[in-house]
Amino acid sequence: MVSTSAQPPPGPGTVRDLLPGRSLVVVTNREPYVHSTLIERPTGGLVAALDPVMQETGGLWVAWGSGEADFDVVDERGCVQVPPEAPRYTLRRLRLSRREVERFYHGYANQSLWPLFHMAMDKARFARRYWAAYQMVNHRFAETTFEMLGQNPVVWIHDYHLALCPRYLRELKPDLFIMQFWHIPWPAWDVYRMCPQSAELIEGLLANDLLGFHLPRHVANFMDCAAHELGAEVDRQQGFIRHGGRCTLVRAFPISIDVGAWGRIASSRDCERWMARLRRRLRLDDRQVCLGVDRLDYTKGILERLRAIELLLQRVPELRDRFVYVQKAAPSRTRILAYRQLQQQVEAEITRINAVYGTPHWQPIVYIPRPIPVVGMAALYRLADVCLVTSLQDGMNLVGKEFVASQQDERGVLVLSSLAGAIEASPWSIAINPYDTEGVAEAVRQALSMPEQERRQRMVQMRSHLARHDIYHWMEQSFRAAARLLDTQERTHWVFADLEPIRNAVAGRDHLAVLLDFDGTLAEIADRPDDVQLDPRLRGLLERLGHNPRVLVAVISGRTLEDIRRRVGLEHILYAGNHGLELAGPGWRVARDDAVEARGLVAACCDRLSLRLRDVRDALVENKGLSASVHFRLVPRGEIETVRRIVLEELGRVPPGRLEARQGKMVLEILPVLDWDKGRAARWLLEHALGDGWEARCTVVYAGDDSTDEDAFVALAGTGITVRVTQYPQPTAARYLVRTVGEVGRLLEALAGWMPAST
Ligand code: ADQ
Repeated sequence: MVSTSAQPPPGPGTVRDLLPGRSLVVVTNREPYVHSTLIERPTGGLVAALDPVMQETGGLWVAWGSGEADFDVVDERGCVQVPPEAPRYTLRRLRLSRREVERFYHGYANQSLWPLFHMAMDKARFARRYWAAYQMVNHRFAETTFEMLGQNPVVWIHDYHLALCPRYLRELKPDLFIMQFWHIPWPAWDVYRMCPQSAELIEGLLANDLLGFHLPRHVANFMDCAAHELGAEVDRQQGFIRHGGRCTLVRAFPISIDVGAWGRIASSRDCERWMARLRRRLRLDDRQVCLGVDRLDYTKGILERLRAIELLLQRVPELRDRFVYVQKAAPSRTRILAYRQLQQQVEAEITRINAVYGTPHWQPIVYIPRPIPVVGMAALYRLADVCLVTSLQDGMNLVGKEFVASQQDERGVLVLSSLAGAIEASPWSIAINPYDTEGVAEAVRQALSMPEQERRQRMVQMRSHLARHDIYHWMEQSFRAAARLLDTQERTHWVFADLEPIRNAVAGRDHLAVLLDFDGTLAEIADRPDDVQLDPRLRGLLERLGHNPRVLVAVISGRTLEDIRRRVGLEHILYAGNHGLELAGPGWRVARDDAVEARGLVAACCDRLSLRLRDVRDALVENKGLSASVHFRLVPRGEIETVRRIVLEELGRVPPGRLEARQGKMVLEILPVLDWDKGRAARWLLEHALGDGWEARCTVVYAGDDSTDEDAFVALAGTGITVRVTQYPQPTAARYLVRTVGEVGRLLEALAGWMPAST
C-alpha cells in the first residue's frame, strides 16, 4: 500500500502549461489517501500517477472516503489537505452509506459492469436495486463536485464507477469542461447490448467533452455502440460523436506507469537487500523464477495460468527442482462471492500442484498473498527470469510494464496475453492466448530457455519504448487533446453574446454576401427530407436581402438544384445544389462536367442500395443525380450500423476513387470523388457574381449546421464571418455559433437592418 513515487514527475508542468489558468478537479471512486489506523495508499497505477501531478499543480480530488478514520480528519465541508505530511491539494471525501457501498460499488460497478466489460457474462448480475444505487451515487458525486467547483475548472472523471456522473454534472453546469478516462475494455456491441441499461450508460458518457480509452479498438467499439444504441452521428476519422446537440471527442490514450520512479526504486540498495532476502525466504536458491502478480480477479486468468504451469511440469520433467513459479496475489473485492470462490480455488490448486510435484526440498509454486512494499515488488520483478501475464481480458495491464521498468539487468522475458491491451505496444514480448494451455506452457518453456542475447535484445527494445511512453506521456496526450478542445471552445463566440464585431465587419465594406445552408440552418430538420419547409418569415428576410443591390444571397445545399430552388422559392438569388456540384443564378445554370460523368455510377449504386436496404425499415435511398443520400433518421437504432455497412460495401464495389461516402446528420451522402466541396462552390459563386478582388470589397457571412459546411468554414476562414448552428460548443472551423434556426433568422434580421438598400 505504498506510492511508487513521492517525487514530482519529469514534466510536472503539463497541466499548468497546457491548461493555463485552469484548475484541475479529479473525480474517482477510490481516494489517494485512506485514513484508517495508519494512513494508507491504495494499490494501483492511477493514484500513484495522479497524486504527484496534483501535488505539483494543486487542485481538488473528489472520491469516496472508504477508510474507517476518514471522516475523523475532514473539515465541515468534508475536505482534508493531502499529502498528510506536506499538504499540497484538497481531497473532498464523499461519505457513502453501507447500503450504497453494497449496491453501487460491490453491486452495479463490480457485479454488473466489471463482468460485462470483461465479457464474463456468467458472473454478471443486473439487479434493479444495483442500478438505482448506481444512479444515486453518480448523482451524489456530481453534486459534490459541482458544489466544490472553483474558477475555470477542468473536471477529469475516471472509470466505470462513474459513467453517469458527466451527464448529471452537465445538467448542473452546462458549460463545464468535462473529460473522462475509461480504464477497462469497451467490448463490441454484440456483447455490450446485453446490458439492460446500455443506452443510459452511453448517454451519460456522451456528456463528456473528451472521452479516453486505452486502445483504438475500444474507441471503435464505443463508436459502434453509440451509433447502435442512440443513433448518434459518428465521425470515425476525426473521432467525434455528435448526439443530442452535443459533441464528444473520443480518443485512445494508452496508460502507462511512472517508469522513472520504478527504475529508481529497482536500482536502489534497498531493492538489492530485498532481492537477497526474498531469494532466501522463498528458497529460490539458483533456480529459474517465473513470476505472476495479480489482484485475485477472474479476469486475470490465474487458474488458466496454473493449468499451464502444471502442464509444463508434466511435459518438461527436467524443469522440476530447477524452476519456481512465484504467485504474488492481492485478495480483491472479497465481499463478492465469485472473488472469494476464486481465491479458494487458486489456493486449493496451488496446494494440490505442490503436493503432486513438490519434494521435501522444493515446492514448484510459492504463493504470496500478503502485501509487500513497492520496493519488495521491484525486487520480485528483478528476480524473475520470466513474468507471466495471462489476462482473459484486460484494458491495459500494468504488471508487465512494471516488470520491464524494473529490469535493471535486462535479462527477463515477458510472456504476455494477447487479450491484454498492453500487447499492442509489446511486439518484443512472447504473445500467448491464455485459453491455449499448451501454448502458454510452451511459451514459458521457450522463455526460460531463450539465449541471453535474445532476451537482452528484446528487453532493451521494450525498455526504450516504455521510457518514451510513461504515465506522463499519457497525461500529456490527454491534456493536449483537452487543450485543443478548450481552444476551439474559447475561439468560437456565440453570435448573440456580442453582435458588435459582426456589425463592424459588415459596416467596413461596400458589399455583403450571405451564404446559407438549408436543412438545419434556414429550416428545421424533419423526420423526412420532404417535410422540411422554409418559414415564411425567413423567406421574407431572404427576399428583402436579395433585393438589396449591395447584398448577394446564396443558398448552398446537399439537395438537388430543382429541389432547393422550389423550397426556397426566390428567383433573384443564387443557388448551389448537390453540395455545390450544380450552381445557378437568375438566367444561368452550370454543373461540373466530371460530376455529370459520374451520374451513371451514382444511379447504379442507388439501384443496388435500394434493393439491399429494402428490408431495413425506413431507410431511404435518394438518387439526386450527381450525388445520392441514404437517410436513416427513422431507422430503428439497432439497424443503423447495418445501413452504414451496406453503404460501405456497395461503395467497395464501385471502381476505386470514383465515389465516396460522407457522414451528415442522420444521413450518408454518396458523392463523386472530386476536388470540390461547399467551400470551393462558395468561393466560385462569390467570384462569379462579384469578380476578382471580391475579398477586399465584400463581407461574407456563411452559416451552416452540417459537417459538409465545415469545408466552407475552412475555405472562408480568412475572409468571412463563419457561423455554425449548434446547441453546444463543438470543434468547428467556424468563428461564431448560433443555437437554432430561429437565431439564424435573428442574424439575418440584424444584417438586413445594417444594410440599408441605398447609401
Ligand atoms: P487492474 O485491473 O487493477 O487495473 P493492472 O493494470 O494490472 O490491473 O494494475 C494493477 C496495479 O496493482 C499494478 O500497479 C500492480 O502492481 C498492482 N498489483 C496487482 N496485483 C498486486 C499484488 N498482488 N500485489 C501488489 N500489487 C499488485 C485497471 C484495469 C487495467 C488497467 C489499469 C490502469 O483493469 O487493465 O491497466 O486499471 O488503467
